[in-house]
Amino acid sequence: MTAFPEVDKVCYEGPQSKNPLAFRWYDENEVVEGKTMKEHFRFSVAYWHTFRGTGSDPFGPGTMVRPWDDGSDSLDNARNRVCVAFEFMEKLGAPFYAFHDRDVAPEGKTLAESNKNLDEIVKVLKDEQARTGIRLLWGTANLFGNPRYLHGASTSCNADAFAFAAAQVKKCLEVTKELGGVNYVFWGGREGYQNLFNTDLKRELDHLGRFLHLAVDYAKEIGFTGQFLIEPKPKEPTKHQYDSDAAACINFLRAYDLLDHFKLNIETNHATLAGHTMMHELDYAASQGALGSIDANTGDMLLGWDTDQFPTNYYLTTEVMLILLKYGGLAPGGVNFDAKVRRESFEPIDLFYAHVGGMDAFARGLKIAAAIRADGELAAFVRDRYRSWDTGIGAEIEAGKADFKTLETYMLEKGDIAPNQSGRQEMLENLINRYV
Ligand code: XUL
Ligand code: CO
Repeated sequence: MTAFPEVDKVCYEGPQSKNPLAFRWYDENEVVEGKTMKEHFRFSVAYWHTFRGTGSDPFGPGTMVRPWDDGSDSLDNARNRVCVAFEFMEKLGAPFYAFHDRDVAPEGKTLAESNKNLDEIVKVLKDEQARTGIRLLWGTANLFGNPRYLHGASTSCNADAFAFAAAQVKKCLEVTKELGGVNYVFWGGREGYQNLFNTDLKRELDHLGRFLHLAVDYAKEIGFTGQFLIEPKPKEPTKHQYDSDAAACINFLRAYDLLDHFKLNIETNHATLAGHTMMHELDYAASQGALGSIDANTGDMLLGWDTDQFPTNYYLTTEVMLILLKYGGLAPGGVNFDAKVRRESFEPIDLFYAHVGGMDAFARGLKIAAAIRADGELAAFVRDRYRSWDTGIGAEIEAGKADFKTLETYMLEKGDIAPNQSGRQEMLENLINRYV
């Protein structure tokens, strides 16, 4: 039985290809800056969107045609879905996938039953991983869907919600370890607030810090060595999410003494919801040694919500790859397509078109970024722009050899600063366009 009879294996055919089921740029074996494309990206398929997304929106029900899925919450349906997922990922050539506990296995009536369901499905996941060599990029627990989490999970006013969430993460850590997951993600689903009049913000933040420490402790106890990641997002579902952007997350991690244990999973549409570019969020996180992984997607600038579209814009992927190359890449993170096909793209084949386009856009972005770097003009400009820091007073300040008094003496003698030079923004934007 095949779920995708019209697709054999997506292959690299080169830039001239007009085959929408072939890669024009993503050649997994091509070496760029010393690594294969496969190693650069570590592409991952998001189980929730690709195998659980129905296409429903606030105005109407799901539209997706998924002939293999009987729509039920049965274990058999869940098992079958895993096989379809691995057929898809194998044909696509994605080396990784990511899931929430509740995507892969149905939630039971009790915690015990949910855990049992998960164990059943983990057996199938494990078999399929062994059969295909596809690996788990990260696991995560869904701490936002069930109504018990309506006030949040670890930041709920209800201590029992914290306890339930802890039990759920405990199990999900065990399962992620069992499947050889290389990371574990915390996205603060409902960890935030709608209204400060009813919220003890300080207490909630303390609880979030406590929760993450408990996770770190338990990982140590069971020998889970995957990288912990926090995924920033400023709003949706709550008005204010505590993990609002990279800077807020890093401040939180530092304040609660967690920075040694966590990095960030940066998502494009979350960056733009926060009023930042993806490039900013990546550069900021990496500058603090906290860039872990990427949730690749894109938002629609005309819509103010998290549309989770597949990335196709070379300019965006070029910006992303410039940062990744600058900081030496992502591993053990990867590029996870936290993206969904549009409600109108309801046929199974659309899942292939979407992922092929996203992988190709990243591969093209990598090649453009590598060409910009090889040429060296941009880097030389930036180096030159900061040359006043390489010698003289700049070097003394950086070396910690200057204080306010010596700086005053320096300026009194000199009279005024050396003339500023143009930032050349337009010229540099034109330079980037030479490569895109
Ligand atoms: C929500 C989101 C999540 C996380 C995993 O906006 O991005 O799917 O990636 O919980
Ligand atoms: Co995400």
